[in-house]
Amino acid sequence: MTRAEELQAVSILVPAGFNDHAVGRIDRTFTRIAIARADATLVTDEMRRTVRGIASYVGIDAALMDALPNLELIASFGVGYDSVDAGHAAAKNIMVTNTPDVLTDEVADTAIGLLINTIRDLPRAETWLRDGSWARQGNYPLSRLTLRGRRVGIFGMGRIGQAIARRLQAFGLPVAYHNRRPVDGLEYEYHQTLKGLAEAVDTLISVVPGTASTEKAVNAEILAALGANGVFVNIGRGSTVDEADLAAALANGTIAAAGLDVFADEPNVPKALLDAPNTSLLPHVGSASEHTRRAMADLCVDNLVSWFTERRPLTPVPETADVKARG
Ligand code: A2R
Repeated sequence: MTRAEELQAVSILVPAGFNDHAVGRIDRTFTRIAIARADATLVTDEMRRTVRGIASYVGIDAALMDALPNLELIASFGVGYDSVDAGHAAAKNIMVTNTPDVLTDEVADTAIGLLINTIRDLPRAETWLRDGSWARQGNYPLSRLTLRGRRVGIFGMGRIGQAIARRLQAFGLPVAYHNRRPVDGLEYEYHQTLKGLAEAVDTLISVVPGTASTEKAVNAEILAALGANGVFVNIGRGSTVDEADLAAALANGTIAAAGLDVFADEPNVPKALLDAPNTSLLPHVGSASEHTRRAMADLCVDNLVSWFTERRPLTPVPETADVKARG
């Protein structure tokens, strides 16, 4: 068999609604098996026998892994892989890969756009123009908030956090951050606790992964520390915020405004956040350009190709770094 024929014989399970470019490449390289949802109860005997890889946007749980005894690799689409049970995968010697780096600049750009939308109220100003209010009633009211003079704290100074920080430096704004450890060689002010960071800044951008240790980390106490001129932006994961605490802080003036691209239970957005006059909300579009999604699709499929030809992943997640190829 040629290498191309060998790859063609490998079955890849693809839960519905996957990226078109990735689907095209998988179809040209492997045998794709479509499944309506990533759900163990939908696994057929044929899937059980043949599936060696999964390519997915959506979460993959332990039950689905257990239902596929020949599964070697889960190629997850996106940098955040909180919906894939990577600990279980590692225990079962299943490799998990994600798509870091190729989306970093796009997400950082979106974060800056969301920050400015939130502070300068630009989406509502555009509505004012489009609905005829400008012509009928005159100029849009001056924005209550400004980016000028702000101090920005980044919760999660990783790849995307650093790309956001570089952009903010160009805006002339001081940047500080909180991670579990300081980043070597980085000169921004480091805070050992999230609360310490929130106390030191008036603008907090969250870009940490969704994990047990970040769950609802941004809560009433952190928002109170940010203060009445405070602006909170979340471009990481909705699970890192206590949304009830955030809605209350926005309603009672504990903070001034929030810009959110991610939510705890997407696509459901709490009514209190939708109705709040001081929120700017986006439907999880951080990396969602054709350009960047294509690059993510390529990295996702390149991981499959590398694994099934060279027996090594390109971008393994840390939990499965020690997983070895079978055979
Ligand atoms: O804590 P560290 O030193 O491992 O730093 C990481 C930080 N981080 C945390 N900081 C404070 N408390 C935690 N419990 C905690 N857990 C993680 O978040 C690191 O600096 C940063 C994550 O950076 P990267 O792994 O480079 O991820 P990247 O590409 O910047 O994406 C961040 C997240 C994704 O996981 C998606 O959820 C979202 O942005 O798109």
